[in-house]
Amino acid sequence: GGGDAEKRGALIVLEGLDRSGKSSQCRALASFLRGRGESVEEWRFPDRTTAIGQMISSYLSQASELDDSAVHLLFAANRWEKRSLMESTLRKGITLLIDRYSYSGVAFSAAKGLDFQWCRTPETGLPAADLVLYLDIDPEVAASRGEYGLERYEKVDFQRRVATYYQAMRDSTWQTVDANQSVDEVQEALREAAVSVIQSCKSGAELLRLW
Ligand code: Z5A
Ligand code: MG
Repeated sequence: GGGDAEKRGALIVLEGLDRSGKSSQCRALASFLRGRGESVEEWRFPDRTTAIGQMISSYLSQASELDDSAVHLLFAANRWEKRSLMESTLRKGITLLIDRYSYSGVAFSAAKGLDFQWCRTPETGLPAADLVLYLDIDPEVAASRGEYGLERYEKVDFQRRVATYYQAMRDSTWQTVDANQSVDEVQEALREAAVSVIQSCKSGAELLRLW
C-alpha cells in the first residue's frame, strides 16, 4: 500500500515449477501484446547479466557452492539492483512481462528448508506484481519435458515442496492456468487476464509493494 493511483504499465509475472512453460509463454504473450499495439518489455530473474547474476548462474550450474541463505540474499539483491529501472519503465507506460520473480525466490528457498517468513523479508518493499500468472503443472509431466534435470533443483519431490510454498503466497493478484495443456491452449488462457490488467493500469493503479 502507500502511493497514489497513476497511469502506468502493468507488472505481470509468470511463475510455476521448472519446465512449466514460463519462458515459452512469456515470449508468445509479449508478441501477442505487441501485435495489439502495447509497449512491452520481457524480463527474467535471475538476470544473469549482472555481477550478482553471474554468481547465481555459476551456483545454479553447480560450478560453485554457496550457503543456502547467502544464495537466497543474492537472488533478492539481483531484483533490488533492478528496482529503480523496473519502476521507471512502468512509469513510462511500458508493461513488464517478467519470467520468475520474488515468488520463485521464496518458494525455492523455503523448499530447501529455510524459514518461510525469513525468506520473504529481503523481498519486502520491491514492486509487487499486478498479475501473477501461475502455470500449474504436474511435476511428473514437467519432468518429461526437454532438458529436465540439468540444473540444481530439478528433482520431482523437491518440485512438489516448491508448489506448496507457491500456494502459500497466493493472493487476489494470482491466476492459475492449467499448464499440462498444449502450448497454444495455455497461451489462450493467459491472454485475457493480461489484456485486462494492462487496461486497468492504463486508467490508473497504485504501484503495490511486497508484502
Ligand atoms: N530461482 C531461485 O531459486 N530463486 C529465485 O529468486 C529465482 C529463481 C528467480 C533457474 O531459473 C532456477 O533458479 C530455477 C529457480 C531458481 N530452478 N531451477 N533449476 P530459470 O528461470 O533460469 O530456469 P529455466 O532454465 O528457464 O527453466 P524453467 O524456467 O524451469 O523452464 P520454463 O521457462 O518454465 O519452461 P520453458 O523453457 O518454456 O519450456 C521447457 C521445455 O518444455 C521446452 O522444451 C519447451 O519446448 C517445452 N514446453 C513448454 N510448454 C510446453 C507444453 N505446453 N507442452 C509441451 N512441452 C512444452
Ligand atoms: Mg524458463
